Amino acid sequence: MNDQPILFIIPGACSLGSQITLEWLKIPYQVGITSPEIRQSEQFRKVNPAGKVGALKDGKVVVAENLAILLYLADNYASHAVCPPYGSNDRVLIYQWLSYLSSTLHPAFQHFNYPNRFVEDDYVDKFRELAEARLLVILQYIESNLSSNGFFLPTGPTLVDAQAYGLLRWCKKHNRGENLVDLTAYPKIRNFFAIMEQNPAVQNALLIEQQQAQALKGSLFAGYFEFK
Ligand SMILES: N[C@@H](CCC(=O)N[C@@H](CS)C(=O)NCC(=O)O)C(=O)O
Repeated sequence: MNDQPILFIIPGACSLGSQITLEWLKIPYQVGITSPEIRQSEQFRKVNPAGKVGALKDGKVVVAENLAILLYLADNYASHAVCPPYGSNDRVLIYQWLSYLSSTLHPAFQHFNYPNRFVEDDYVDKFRELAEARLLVILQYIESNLSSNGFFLPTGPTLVDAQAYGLLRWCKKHNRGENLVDLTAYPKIRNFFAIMEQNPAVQNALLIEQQQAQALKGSLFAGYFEFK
């Protein structure tokens, strides 16, 4: 492995937020696309013993958990444009929202999308119904708290928006192509999608996920990491 940060991902997964952030930071980085076999390998378990993405290797530093990766990037690379400075009130909002996304929104999607991981077959339909109701409450909370500029923070786009986009996109199309959420009642979330999808960093991150790196514009993406 060389010295460029390597972000390990699954296309369609929660790792997209860190990838958008790397794009915003304008630093060269590689992406390692992981399969189930790779995530179980000894090589990958040294990066994340839990066998999950996101996971980051940056020189000798390895970081797992999306929240930790985002804060690591903020501490080590971020211009204040994507993360307000330590000690500011807005930095506190970053902590709050990242925590909310990791501890509340992400698990709510897991319950909704994968009910059979949590309950036996007989209970799946009821569990899923309850999970959907809970997810809608969470979406309403986000809808009510998006700033008037369309982003999470009143100062403009930050790594919270990057992570939120990577998760909220599961409302539109889950990577298994099912379990869509009707967003008619959430105009601010729909607007959030629109402004994020116009952003070149988001477009680049999505292209890299889909292995269409030849179409990138203004990215310092340094190539796909090859597992050996
Ligand atoms: N708490 C972890 C959750 C990570 C997680 O659940 N990642 C999923 C993708 S969204 C994953 O790696 N799934 C693949 C697997 O379980 O094999 C975090 O926030 O980073």
